[in-house]
Amino acid sequence: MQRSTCFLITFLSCCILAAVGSCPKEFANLEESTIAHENIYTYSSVKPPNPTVGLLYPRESNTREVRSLDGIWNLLRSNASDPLQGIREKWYKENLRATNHEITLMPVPASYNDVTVDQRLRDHVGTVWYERHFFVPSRWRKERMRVWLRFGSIHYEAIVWINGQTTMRHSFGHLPFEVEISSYVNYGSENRITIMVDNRLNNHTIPQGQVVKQVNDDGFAYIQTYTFDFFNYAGIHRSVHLYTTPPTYISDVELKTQVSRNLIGRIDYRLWLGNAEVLDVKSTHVLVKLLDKSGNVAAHQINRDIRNGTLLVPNVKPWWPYLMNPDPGYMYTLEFQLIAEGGTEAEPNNELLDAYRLPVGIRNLSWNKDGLFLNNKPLYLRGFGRHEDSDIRGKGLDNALLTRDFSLLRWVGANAYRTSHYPYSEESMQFADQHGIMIIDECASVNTDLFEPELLVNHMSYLEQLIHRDRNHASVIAWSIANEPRTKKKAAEAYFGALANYTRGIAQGRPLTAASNVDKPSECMMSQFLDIIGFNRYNAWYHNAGRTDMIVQPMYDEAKNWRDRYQKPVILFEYGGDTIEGYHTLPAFIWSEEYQTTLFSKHFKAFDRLRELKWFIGEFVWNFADFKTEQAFTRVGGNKKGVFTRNRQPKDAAHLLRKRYHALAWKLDNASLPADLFDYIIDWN
Ligand code: BDP
Repeated sequence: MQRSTCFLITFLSCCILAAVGSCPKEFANLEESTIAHENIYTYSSVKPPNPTVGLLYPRESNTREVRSLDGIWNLLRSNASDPLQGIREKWYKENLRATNHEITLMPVPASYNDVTVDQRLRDHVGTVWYERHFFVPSRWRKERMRVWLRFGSIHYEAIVWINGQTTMRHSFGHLPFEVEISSYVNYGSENRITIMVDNRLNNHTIPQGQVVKQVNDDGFAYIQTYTFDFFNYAGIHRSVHLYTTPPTYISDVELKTQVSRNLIGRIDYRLWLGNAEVLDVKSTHVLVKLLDKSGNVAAHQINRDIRNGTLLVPNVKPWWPYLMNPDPGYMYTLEFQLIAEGGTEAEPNNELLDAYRLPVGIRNLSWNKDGLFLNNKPLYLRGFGRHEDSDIRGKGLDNALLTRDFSLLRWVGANAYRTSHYPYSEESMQFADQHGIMIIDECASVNTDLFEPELLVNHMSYLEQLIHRDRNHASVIAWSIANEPRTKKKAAEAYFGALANYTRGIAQGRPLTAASNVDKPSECMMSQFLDIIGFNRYNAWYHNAGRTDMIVQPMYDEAKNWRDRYQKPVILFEYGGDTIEGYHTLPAFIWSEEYQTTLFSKHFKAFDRLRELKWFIGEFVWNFADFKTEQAFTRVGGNKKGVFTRNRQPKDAAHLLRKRYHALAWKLDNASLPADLFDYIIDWN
């Protein structure tokens, strides 16, 4: 949403609330401090976060077991006016049923908000408690296995107890976390896991929000306010795994890949080991094997350096994006075996300490002031901004939905999307690798408004955890450090200077980008620090609503202004208009299917003029599918800018976009067109 619109809505809400005598203080202060007394910090005292180690995606191997804890859990909603009641009353000490509060059965993974018909749960602000039981075989102790508990993501803050003992705490939604629980579990019997989940956002969370207390018909209510345009779903959003590792184990893997012109692939790897102190380094080695898609060994090596190595791959099959090559998304499997040597030279008796396999796509990525290049070919990105969002599940991981979404992405001919406005599931990143869909990987900083050191600490840590999680994915081609922060503010300059400086140091060979929405490029205090300029613009929607004759020239001029100002490659990250499925008007009228189609087509004209200038490297529609937002008079059942409906069926514009995206692939990369792209009309000859 445009900054001015947001501000207007905030301002109007405040006026209305003030008129009824209840303008939330926090709000009033916010406006005052942001407008009148903007604090400017130097951030020199902000310490970068400690690097994350671990969190390998749980995979079975000859030395590891994985069990899913997904399923139906118990859920207890705390009183919204007393979020810490459960801590005070020690609800983690016994089964939640013993509290005598009402228990709801809740699927995991899923957001808890839309599963039941209870409005209090849908709109809950504060804490909820989850609980389930699980069994740990006594064999795991006999075999001296370490037991780990791993969460794909919980929104927003989680405290985890095993059998009543605190094991860990994690903030930030959309990112994984784990803890070793070997010493907390009862082997050969049942165990209990209890989690307190807090969905409250404040000025130092990523993203920001404010909880305000407002008078209502029953006295008062706590309300979570935020300016971002999607529903603040909460709960255990992704899978929960119990997995084992051997006592000495591979705890982390970092990969960097390259392809030379004569098709020699190169994988530089780094390994971290847990409990490595016990190893006799002189008699330990790593056996590394690269398997192709058919399981044949494409390269292998025995490395006596158990922490670093390089594997060369003759005649490599590089990873290519969808429609840039007939075999896109080519993934190898890379296998590491940590081996302790025993016995004698004549009679060796080696022991396999640990084995871990992970998929790897081998490719080059580079950029300069004019473009972004994959395997030395210039990229033109055609894609979407998206959301993890669906009916009933909210932001909960759903493999059927994921499969459908990737099927639609390929149908429509897209080759990229931005994970607007937070990191998407690890499973979706694996899909992107396999399908050759390029990812602009965005952290959860949306509409940041107050720039302060405490926020920067969290923002850095968020990016560090995101980059650590996704660095080994071939599909990731850039990191997006923010969406529409209020970068007209002077305070944004030092903040983003410090953030970009830090992030560039850990960027793992990817450029930095972000989505700006200031009206004039010269006013943006952030973009100077980026490698790729990104902007959002809603011509004929938030700007000149109803005027599809005011798109081509303004779009062309604005992109050119960004280029002139920063001399970097430029991407349009968002354009579009809300469209009610099945609402038709001739001539086109705002909110109709015809209007969305016309609006797109006019943009295509501008993009084609811009493409000739080379530095314009991508067009992203807002949005892939309709999605839920908070309740507001500007949204009819959510944001309807989807090209697909919320249940993933095409609007008219999807068919037009499909023609555009496939035609681009045909024109730029010689891809063949799908046989059903154009319907038969007449024999033109
Ligand atoms: C953009 C925001 C996006 C919104 C969109 C809209 O980046 O999150 O959903 O506006 O208003 O400015 O549709």
